[in-house]
Amino acid sequence: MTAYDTNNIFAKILRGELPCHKVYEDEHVFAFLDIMPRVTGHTLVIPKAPARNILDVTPDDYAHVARGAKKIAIAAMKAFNADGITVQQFNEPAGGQVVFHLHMHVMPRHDGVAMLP
Ligand code: DGP
Repeated sequence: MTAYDTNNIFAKILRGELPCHKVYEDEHVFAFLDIMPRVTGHTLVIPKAPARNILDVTPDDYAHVARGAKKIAIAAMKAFNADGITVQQFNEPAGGQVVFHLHMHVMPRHDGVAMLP
């Protein structure tokens, strides 16, 4: 597997070198709005620790991201009056990953409203 690249876009966002709309932050994770939202409120949760994806992240850091996604999901249900939540996480190009810093997509869903592709 390719090594983690410290110059990926999300690493730059974490270091404050690129702007973002921050949603949540704690000791272990950072969450911000996706720049190409597939639904209103589409949020990305990333570990502060460097990890390319599920294949190299430590189990603890993956658990931190999952905990963050759960927090965002519960907050998003309320904030967007959602009917459900879709959580997605892609790994390597063949798995649909485009940005190579581990991230979970948290997407509030509404009955009868399709996600953009
Ligand atoms: P993927 O690696 O396929 O899970 O998708 C990467 C997501 O990251 C995609 O939904 C668009 C989003 N994205 C890409 N560049 C930026 C950026 O500079 N800022 C923000 N907020 N989101 C980005």
